[in-house]
Amino acid sequence: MQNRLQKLKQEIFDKLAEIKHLDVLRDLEVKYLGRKGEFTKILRCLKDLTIQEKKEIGKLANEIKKDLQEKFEEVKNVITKNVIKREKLDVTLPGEKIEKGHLHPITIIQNELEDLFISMGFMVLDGPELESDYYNFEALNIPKHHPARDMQDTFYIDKKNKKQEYDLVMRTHTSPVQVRAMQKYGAPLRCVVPGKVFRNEALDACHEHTFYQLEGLMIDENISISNLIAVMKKLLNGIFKKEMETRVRPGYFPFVEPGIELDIKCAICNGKGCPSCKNSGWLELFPAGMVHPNVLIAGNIDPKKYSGFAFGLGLTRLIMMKYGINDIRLFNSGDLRFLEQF
Ligand code: FA5
Repeated sequence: MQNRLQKLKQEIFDKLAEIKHLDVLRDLEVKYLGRKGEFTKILRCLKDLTIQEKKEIGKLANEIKKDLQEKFEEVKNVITKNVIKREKLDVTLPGEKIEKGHLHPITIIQNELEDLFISMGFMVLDGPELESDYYNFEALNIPKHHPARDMQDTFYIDKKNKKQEYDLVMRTHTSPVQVRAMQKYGAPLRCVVPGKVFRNEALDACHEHTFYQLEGLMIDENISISNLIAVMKKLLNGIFKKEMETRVRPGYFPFVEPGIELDIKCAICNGKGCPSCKNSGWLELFPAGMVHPNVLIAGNIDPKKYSGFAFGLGLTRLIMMKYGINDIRLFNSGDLRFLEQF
């Protein structure tokens, strides 16, 4: 029995000398010192010995067990130290790439335009996307049943505004903020209003149900259409960083008098005609005009003293032209292959 114990001790010590991994060490500990381990099995046989033998061999067995436990502990500490040494931070290793998002192309251009207009003394304003029928249409000289409403069919909400006077609609344009701004700030006034607008549209390469506009409004004494054209040119040069071919034609909107439409030559097909410009070679970008006196009155501004111009830039379409994007539906598609190009 003494020999068996000594032999086993030596066997375990030999194995421990070769161990490099903690999990192998743990397996070895279970194999020899565990409840069903080989060393434990020998100890169980002690019960069959005489009292004298039990005394002597029991003492030896306890000493060997203590030695083994100490040896296991020692080997464990050495392996742990080595592991820590090996795992030391290597600052020369290449780092893991952290994926970063970036601004949507519409936000990029919107920010650029805001900076441009701020530099010309304009305020940047915001307005509700869920708008009352009053501000979206009536205050803009588009009474109920006016045929101009057909041009901007929207999504009607089955609720009325706070005072329960008007229906609520998803705003079809940023123009309602014209009257809101006049009522809040009075004249003189210079502001731009970038924002999301909604229309019940048949969708195609240049028509979305949800798109962005940028409204511009300038009211002061002696404002004329030449101020409007100067600002429009400044805006186009600021965005395209080059002279764009444009054309101006008369346009009708009940809230301006006179009204104009500024088109730019389609940058996708260079005027030849393509689905993005409905094969016309031109893209309607920029309706504008002199603010109608009825709208000034709705905004509590005296039309005899003040005049002003307003425009409603199709921001999403402008960005299509700037980047040569041939389908407006890509903007809301969430397709990363598209978005990662900006
Ligand atoms: C308006 O929304 C007027 N509020 C603009 C205005 C403001 C006129 C101030 C006069 C004074 P219009 O419906 O044409 O106008 O829309 C303005 C621009 O939005 C268009 O020229 C076009 O560039 C863009 N647009 C219109 N419908 C869509 C659509 N479904 N998808 C993408 N862009 C559109």
